[in-house]
Amino acid sequence: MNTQQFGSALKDLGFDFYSGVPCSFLKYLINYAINECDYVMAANEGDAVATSAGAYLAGKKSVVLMQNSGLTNATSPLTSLNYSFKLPVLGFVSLRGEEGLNDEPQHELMGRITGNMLSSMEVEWEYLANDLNEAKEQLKRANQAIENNKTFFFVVKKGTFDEVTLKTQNISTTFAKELKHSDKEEVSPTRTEALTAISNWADNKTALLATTGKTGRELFEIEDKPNNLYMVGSMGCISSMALGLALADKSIKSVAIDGDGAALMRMGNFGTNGYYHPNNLLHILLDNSTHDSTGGQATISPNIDFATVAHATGYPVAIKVNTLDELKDELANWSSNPKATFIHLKIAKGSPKELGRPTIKPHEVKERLMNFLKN
Ligand SMILES: Cc1ncc(C[n+]2csc(CCOP(=O)(O)OP(=O)(O)O)c2C)c(N)n1
Repeated sequence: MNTQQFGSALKDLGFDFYSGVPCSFLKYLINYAINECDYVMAANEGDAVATSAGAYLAGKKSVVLMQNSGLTNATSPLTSLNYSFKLPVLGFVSLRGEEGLNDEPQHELMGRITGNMLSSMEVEWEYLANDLNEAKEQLKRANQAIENNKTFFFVVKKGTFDEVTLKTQNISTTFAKELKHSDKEEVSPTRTEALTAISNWADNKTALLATTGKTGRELFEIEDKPNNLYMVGSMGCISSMALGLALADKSIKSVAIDGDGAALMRMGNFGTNGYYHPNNLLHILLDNSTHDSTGGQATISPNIDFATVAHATGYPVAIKVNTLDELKDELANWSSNPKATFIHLKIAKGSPKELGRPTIKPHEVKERLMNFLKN
């Protein structure tokens, strides 16, 4: 079908924010998205889903594009972020390994189970038609699902889209990068102290997105506010989500509060965050060197200089702070001179003994945050 016209039909329905990882079956739709819309080059498909979900928080109808081999990577956010928070995205997944195609061996099994996988994840889906008029009818159904807060996927067979030439992509690199390591002694405050400082600092133009596990639970206990989001599941996705929000709404300060285990799980997103580096993105890593939420098992974080990694992956500002006062100073600095920034703070292991869980449901948190962002 005519890709340009299909893309325009998507745009007419309000879909103009894309993120994904390329597949040759989808290349012309991707070329269209890069040429004509906002397209975030994600490091992997799960990050693409999280970034699109973040953009949706700011009211953008968003699209993810992926090869079916990448559906596996996207499974964690599709099942625990989009599903739990009722955060819909429109997906296009290729059908590599379709029966009879004689495709590469690595696509054989995925080709057979792509539809079943989507159904198992309770994602509504259809094979995308070759005919534009038919496809436009399908888009209406997909749009209906999205408007009912349900993710919808199209499974795309080989040769569905006609050619769109990719315009030159200007890949810019970040210059004038700043890397700072505190020379003070490492104090390792508690997470409660660090989160209290962050929560007290956050004004009513700031969204605090807290990573899964005890970080979200503690933030909820410290102060439950409409500009907070407590991630459940989707481990490692918080900064990709914050990126989507920051790109989609420049008027909001989008703050990801990450954990070391989570950050390590999807570290490719450091590169994407660094590449796009919107001024309104702040990525704070509270590093207790453990998987605290699952019993305090060690992570490999003591071996990693996260600020240097963030610097090397393109964050304009990357800082290692060692005390609570330094954290507060850097938060204040960012408020007065916002640039995409990464802050690393070592914190103590452990949480308050009687730690509850958010009593508000994930989808209520989302609805509340979206209302907050609208006003
Ligand atoms: C994909 C995935 N694997 C494992 C888990 C189980 N899990 C939940 S929280 C957590 C630890 C996260 O560690 P970190 O980000 O350092 O935060 P902390 O628990 O220390 O606060 C793990 C392993 C999960 N939720 N998702």
